[in-house]
Amino acid sequence: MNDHQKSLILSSSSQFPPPQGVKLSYGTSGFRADASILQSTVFRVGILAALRSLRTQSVIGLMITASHNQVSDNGIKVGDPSGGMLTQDWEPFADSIANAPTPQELLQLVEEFVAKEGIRFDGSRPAKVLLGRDTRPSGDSLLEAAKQGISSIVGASAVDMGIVTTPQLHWMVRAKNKGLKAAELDYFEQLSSSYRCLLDLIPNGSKVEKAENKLVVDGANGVGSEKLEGLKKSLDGLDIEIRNTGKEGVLNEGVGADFVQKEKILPQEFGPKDVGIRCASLDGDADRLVYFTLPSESSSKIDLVDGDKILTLFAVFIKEQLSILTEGGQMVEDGYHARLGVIQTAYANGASTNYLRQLGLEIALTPTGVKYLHEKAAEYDVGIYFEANGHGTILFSDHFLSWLEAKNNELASRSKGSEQKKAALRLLAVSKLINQAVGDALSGLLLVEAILIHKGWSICKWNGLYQDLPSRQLKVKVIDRTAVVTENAETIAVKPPGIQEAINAEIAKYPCGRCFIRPSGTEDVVRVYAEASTQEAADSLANSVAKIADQFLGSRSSSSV
Ligand code: G16
Repeated sequence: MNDHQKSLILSSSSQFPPPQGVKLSYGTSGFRADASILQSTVFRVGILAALRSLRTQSVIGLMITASHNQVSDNGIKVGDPSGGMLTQDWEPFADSIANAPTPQELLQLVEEFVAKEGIRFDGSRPAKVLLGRDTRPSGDSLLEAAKQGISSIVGASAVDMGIVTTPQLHWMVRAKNKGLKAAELDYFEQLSSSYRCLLDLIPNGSKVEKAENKLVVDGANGVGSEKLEGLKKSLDGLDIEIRNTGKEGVLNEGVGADFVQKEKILPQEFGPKDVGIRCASLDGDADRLVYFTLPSESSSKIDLVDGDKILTLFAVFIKEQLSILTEGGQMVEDGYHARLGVIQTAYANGASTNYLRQLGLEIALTPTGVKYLHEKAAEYDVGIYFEANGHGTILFSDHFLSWLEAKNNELASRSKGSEQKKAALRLLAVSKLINQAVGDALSGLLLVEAILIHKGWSICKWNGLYQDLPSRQLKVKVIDRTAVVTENAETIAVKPPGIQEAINAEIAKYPCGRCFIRPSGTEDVVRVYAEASTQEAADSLANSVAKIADQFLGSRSSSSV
């Protein structure tokens, strides 16, 4: 680093002093906090993104969002060249620069890291960062801070993609680095054309009842509603009504996928008129999707069709297509067997895991956070990952896609095999429709809709694949959530000492009881998840364990869902 570069970092960072007395960390999905304390963090992540671009010689993404959090929060996360999350190797650097108290200490950390990573400032390929933000009012000024951080690295450029969903930005980064068209219209075109392709391949006679055609979407008063409007224009025959578009309500307040999944009641703007209608909820930045339906006018309690059920629907469909393609799973002449895996977290309802096991699927468990699930899913030819909260996607390996293309060409030259050819074409269409960079509510929604039409299933038929075990989630505000340390994909708390034994003693009181605690990586809380044979038992187990968390960790205030 030359002197000009060093003085540029020193002078620009002096305009963004870090907040006093706050320790920030790159959590489940980047930095998140009250927006008022984030200027310095966002500025510094701008520097990191430009360095990452130099290191990888690729375009990097920066998304300003706090997704499902309340509107006064905001956050920032980095998208790597593949479009996926920032490599975990760089997270400690993100933590250290976010917390460096002075410009001099920040510069020293940057210099050390640049030397360690062998980052070159020779100007051969200047850094390039794509920036996006959600609809939060704090987004504009944080975007400016990010731009300042990026331009503290000599030659680096920031390209503002405007207000986009988080998955759109990840998709754009991936497309740019593959040399493909990466504008929003290209995203819409890819999604709508692959959706239409799946509809063209629907077997004769698979049609849902006319009344079943309507889909009502809760846009969480966020960016997803506007983008779904845009996407709708290029979709024929899908009757979508969008509510909670943000014109009146507040982002994520009484609306959105997180609210619907946790509370299991109707979001605002939904009511008795919606009985029996297929409904879906997006979250604040449209990377999560859940479905629901209202069974009766007399209550606002919904039948939730969560991320586990979406995973199951996708797994059933993909398995079926693979089976057609490989003639019932028999060894085909080229001897290739695609490895299909499904990835869940400890939050997955036990009934879903049992069902997937009965289907004969290979199941892996990871800690919470798309960064972990995505990494695991990439180990398979087809890896389907979903969190119960509706965050997930399907990954196809390059090797599998090449095999599929070759198979498709080979089948084209044969007279028999049209069913196999259709299966190959369907899988290719799914690989284009479903976001390969990150979980994406819009592409997930189109795939759900296409599969339901393909199978002629109503939402009730889909929801009836298995029955969820009753569950309850609570948040506990404790003095220091980092005092909780977990192992075994967050199923066991190893710290503070003795807490797991106390939890186990509670679980033992409930038939089919299961319960765990973990520190949130996006909110300042400890989360409690409990499952049991009845709703009362699940509620009671969750409440007892929340009290244990209070006792061991010290309560800041009462717990709430
Ligand atoms: C983010 C992550 C998800 C995670 C969720 C909650 O979602 O991307 O993988 O499940 O946070 O995380 P935690 O329980 O650690 O707070 P989003 O939609 O908020 O970006």
